[in-house]
Amino acid sequence: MLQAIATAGNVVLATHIRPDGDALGSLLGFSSILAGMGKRVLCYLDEPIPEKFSFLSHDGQLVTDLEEVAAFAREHNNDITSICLDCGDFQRLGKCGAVMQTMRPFLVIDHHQGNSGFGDFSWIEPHRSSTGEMIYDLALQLGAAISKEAANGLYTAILTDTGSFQYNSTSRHTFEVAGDLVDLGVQPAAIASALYDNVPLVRVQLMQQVLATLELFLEGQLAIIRVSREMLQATGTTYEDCEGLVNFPRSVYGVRVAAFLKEGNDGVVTVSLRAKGNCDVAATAAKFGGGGHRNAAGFRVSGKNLMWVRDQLIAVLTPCLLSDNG
Ligand SMILES: [Mn+2]
Repeated sequence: MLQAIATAGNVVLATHIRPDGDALGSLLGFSSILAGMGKRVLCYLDEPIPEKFSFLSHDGQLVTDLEEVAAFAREHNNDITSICLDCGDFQRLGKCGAVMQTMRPFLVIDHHQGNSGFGDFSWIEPHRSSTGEMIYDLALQLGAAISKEAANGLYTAILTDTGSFQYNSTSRHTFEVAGDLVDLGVQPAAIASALYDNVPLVRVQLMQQVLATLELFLEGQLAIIRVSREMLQATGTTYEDCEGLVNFPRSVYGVRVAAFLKEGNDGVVTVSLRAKGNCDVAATAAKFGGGGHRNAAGFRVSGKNLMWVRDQLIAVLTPCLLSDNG
C-alpha cells in the first residue's frame, strides 16, 4: 500500500456516494497531501461539494463528470493509481466504481466494520475513528508535508465521524492526531463554527415541527418522533434535513430507545432506531426485516402509515423494555 502510493505519479481519488465530513475531509485533505508530493491528482465526486462543506479548500483537481476521469486516464496513458476512501463496500462508490476498478492498482483505505477489502491493496482498520485519522498516519509514513488546508480537511473528517469526539471509536490516538493537526494550523473553534453554526433557517423550522411530535412510552424508556411529507413540504426541506434529529429523543433522561419515523413519498415508512446502554436495537430492527448495529439500526415498512408503525414498534419493544430494567 505504502509503496504503491509512494511510487504513484497520477492518482484518482473517490469516496462514497452522498459524502459526509469524513469522506470529503479525507478526500480533499489527501488530495492536497498527494499534490504536495508532486503527484497529479484528480478527485471525483458525483455532485459538487455540498454547501455545508464549502469552507474546505484543497489542491488538486475536482471533477463531477466521469468522462473527465476517463480523459485524465487517457492523458496519462492509463498509468493511474486509483484510491477509494471511507467506502465500506464497492456498491457505495456509486457510478464511479466500475471506472475506478479499471485504473490499477486500485487501493481501498477505510475504517468500516465489514469492509471485505475489495481493492488490489486494502487497508482497513475498523477500530479507527475515521478515515481522516488514517490518512494523517499515512502522510507521516510517506514523509509528506501536511498543509494547513489538508489539516483542515483531516480535522473535519475526525470531528464529524467521532460526533465531536463522543463516540466509542475516539481513542487516545485520535486526540493525538487532532492535537498535531492543531499544531499544523487548524483552529478548532473556526471549524466547529463552520460546521455547526451555519444551519439553514428552514432546517430549524423543520426541527421545530418534528420535535413537536415527541412522545414517550413504556415508562419513559421509549421516545418517538416522526416527520410527515406535509412537514417537509411546509418547510421546503428534504429528508437530508432530518439528519441527526434522532439524537434529540435519544438524549432525553431515562430514554433507552429512540425512534425516528419518516414518511416517504412512495408509501414507505423508514424508521431509525438508537439505543443507549445495553438495549440491542439491531434485534428490534431485525423483527421488521431491517438491521444495523446494537446501538443504531433501522428498517422500512411498506403500505402502512406512521401511526401503524409507531404502534407496532411499541408492541415489539414492550417486552424488551419492561421485562429487564438493567
Ligand atoms: Mn468515515
